Amino acid sequence: MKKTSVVCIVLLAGLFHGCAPKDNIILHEKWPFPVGVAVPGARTNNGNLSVKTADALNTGSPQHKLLKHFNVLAAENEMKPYAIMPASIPSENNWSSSYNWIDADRLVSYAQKNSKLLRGHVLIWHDQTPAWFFQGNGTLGRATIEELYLRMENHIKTVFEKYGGTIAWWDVCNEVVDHTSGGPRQDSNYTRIMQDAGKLGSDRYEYVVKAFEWARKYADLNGGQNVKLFLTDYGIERRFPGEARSKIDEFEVLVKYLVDNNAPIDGIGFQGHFRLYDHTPEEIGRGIDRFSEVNGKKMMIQICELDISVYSNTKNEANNTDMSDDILKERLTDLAAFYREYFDMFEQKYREGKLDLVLIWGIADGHSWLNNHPVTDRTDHPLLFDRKYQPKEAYWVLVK
Ligand code: 9MR
Repeated sequence: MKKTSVVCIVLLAGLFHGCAPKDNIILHEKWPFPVGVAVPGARTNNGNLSVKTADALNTGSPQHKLLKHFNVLAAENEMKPYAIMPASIPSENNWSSSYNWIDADRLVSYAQKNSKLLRGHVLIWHDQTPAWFFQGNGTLGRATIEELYLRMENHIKTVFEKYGGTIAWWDVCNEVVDHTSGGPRQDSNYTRIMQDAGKLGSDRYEYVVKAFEWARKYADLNGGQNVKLFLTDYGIERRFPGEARSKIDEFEVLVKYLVDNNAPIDGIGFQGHFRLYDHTPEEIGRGIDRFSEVNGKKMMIQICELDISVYSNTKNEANNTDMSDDILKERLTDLAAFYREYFDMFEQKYREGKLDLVLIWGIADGHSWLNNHPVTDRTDHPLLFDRKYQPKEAYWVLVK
């Protein structure tokens, strides 16, 4: 039967009962790999920890009802360095007691009570990390490489002493590579401090090797021998049209360097922030093939932040803030078809042993980061549930 017919039957069945069809079919049960979701917490966004957002962990909240569809949870913001680190540098022996675990702990205990696995996001990232972490006695008031390494090790140790093996997968380093220059990420203090230290060759990625070594060491010391360690980024799945040297080329240099230097990396996370019509499942599938084995080492691929914007660069909509109802209607149907094609491809890669998890970056459209990116205050519709927390066509095609 055609996909559209199935969707129609489900919708008609709902109308016949005089109500919109309910999302009674559990999404993750329909797929052989775990399907996760990023949970918006009680506090979030851009360093302002006092901002309240829709709290999905609150029983009775409309988002909470949708968590049943996912068997893996990640904190959208609450495990990032800025969310757990103190406002100023802790004294040498005081790291763990100065951290704030309240929000991260809520997610962990919710997951444990509800038999969900956890994905940890993120240990080392240039963004959403307090300023003090990068400040010190080096060039222009930046930390020296020794200061930086001590802090990285302390942070990683602190997190694993706290969570040990409770969190199944960790994003150890995120967004190391630049999206335009074909080198290390230019707006990153990690890059600047490596440059200050004269590490300009392949050793520009030395800190990444160290981060993986510390993550493995402290995971193992704290009962987390089964914790899997990931390197994550966006735009590493395919070559951008017309580009001579792409982000993927530099990303490959990085991964080869990690493998050649025996970094204990288990896999690569493709963030998966896609746009309708701009990325095709075939291209992404080729990207998965490309990185599932690097220099003879097997890498597990995870799609760790999936969402699909309905604004398309191919259709010159990069700066648009809205679309007509007619176009939107058409887009939501196309979005559903895209989601299905992606999931079918993910299933194929899962069966080939190359992919073992897909996680969607948010529960319902109204709370997606894409409503403010790349344009502030635009209405996007990238997820499986709409602004009223109702299932979209994209949900129906994934559970049929
Ligand atoms: O979804 C997150 C949003 O709430 C934060 O404001 C933002 C801050 O940069 O981070 C978003 O999540 C990002 C993730 O941590 C890393 N990959 C890109 C995601 C979207 O920006």
